Amino acid sequence: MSETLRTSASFPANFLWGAATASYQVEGAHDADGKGPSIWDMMACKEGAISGGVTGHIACDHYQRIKEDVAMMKEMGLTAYRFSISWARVLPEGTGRVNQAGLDFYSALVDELIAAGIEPCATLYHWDLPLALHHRGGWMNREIASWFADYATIVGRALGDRVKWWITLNEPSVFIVAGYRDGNHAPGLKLSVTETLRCLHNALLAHGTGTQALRAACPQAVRICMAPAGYAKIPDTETPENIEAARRSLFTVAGQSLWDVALWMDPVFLGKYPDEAPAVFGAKWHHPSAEDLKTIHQPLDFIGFNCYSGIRVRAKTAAAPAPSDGSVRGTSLAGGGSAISAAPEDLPYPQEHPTGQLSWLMLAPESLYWQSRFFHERYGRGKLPVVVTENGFCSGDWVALDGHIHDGARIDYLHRYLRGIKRAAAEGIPLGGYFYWSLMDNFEWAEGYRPRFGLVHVDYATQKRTLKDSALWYREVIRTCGQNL
Ligand code: IFM
Repeated sequence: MSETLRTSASFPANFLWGAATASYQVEGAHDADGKGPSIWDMMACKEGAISGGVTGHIACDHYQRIKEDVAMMKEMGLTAYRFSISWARVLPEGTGRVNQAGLDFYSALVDELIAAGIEPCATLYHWDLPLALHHRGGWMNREIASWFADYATIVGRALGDRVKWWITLNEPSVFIVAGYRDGNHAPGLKLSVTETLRCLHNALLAHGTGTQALRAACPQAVRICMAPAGYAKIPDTETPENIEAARRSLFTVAGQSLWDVALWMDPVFLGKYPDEAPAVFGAKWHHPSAEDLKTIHQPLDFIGFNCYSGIRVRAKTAAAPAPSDGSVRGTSLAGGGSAISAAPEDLPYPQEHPTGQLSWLMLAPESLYWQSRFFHERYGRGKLPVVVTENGFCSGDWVALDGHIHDGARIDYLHRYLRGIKRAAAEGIPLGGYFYWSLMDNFEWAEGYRPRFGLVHVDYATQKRTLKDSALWYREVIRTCGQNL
């Protein structure tokens, strides 16, 4: 693996060094204090849906342990914590009646974080839709845009005096495609592409209305974005042709898989779906109105993205003749368009290429650099800071005889990936923060508890938390603001 890293520049002094979790994955207390059921409560009870037949009923019992868990974050030196709010804890039926106990829980968490000097970053939706809303059509129903706005207003009013960093939706492509088309995530539906496109559009509309509602409800200036998911596209070697090929591979809607990031990010950041989408989807395309696109296209304050891995790309065809002014196009940070002919070819990894416990997590350290750079070029308007809202590694960690967790592979993964962000900083890309996924081992959706992503080991039988070696290593990165990378 070639590493041409320039590590001279520093991370900004106010860079958020964080870790992330999500409500259903850590909280437990699935029916405590007036919480309503969510689609994941339903999915977890469905036979065969979750590996090992486990549920998130207890998970990490975070709901009962916020003092202990925030103290642990402080011990780790974190300067930020990204958590999600369970919509059904706040609004048990999804709309209407507010469950004050639910809001109080998040308010207490925020107070605890602030007292510990840790910046709270709240996600409004990390996949646990109130079941009552599913019965009203969930993401298939366009009305969800106004249900979500009402929910955002309630949460913004309750927490917006203290929470400055907000994320509307976590990985909309995953909860829509895996939940509504592939059926392996909640609510477990297998809809057509036409119907799934409708869900996609409704999710983006909700991002827009939710953003408007949050801004109106929070009594201070807040920073809002969403957290899209996707593989990075990495030029196989850093020639102008390969760089342009990787850029095109990243931003082109190549088929009807619905995973292409531009389908999810272009409307949000550029106010339009990718130009090729109507041709790619043909009669299945939904032809959004200009008014909808305006709602989706809200001013945002940073570019958030979740990225764990990347795919190498090379240019299939030869370069076009050099421009007559002698410049090299297709490689500039400000650019995006290019005269270089670079039909992309995604390259497969050899079978033996290193992965995490989950096979989709191929080691690809340059991912964070290229994702930051390409998103900055296309969406950043030269100024929006990039925030890595999730990145992490899962391994089969265990407590060694000496009582420690020696997760060397995670340290190496983290070290390599963070050097990629450091390179982005060195090249002048504005950076806002990094959130490791996850603070602690937790319920990994359909995969159950087997994959361990945490910096902190959780013994699910006793709920004992133990800082892994990686947590101690990350603490040193934070302490030196990345100087030791
Ligand atoms: O656990 C998930 C998280 O909920 C969303 N992003 C990816 C993580 C690892 O699969």
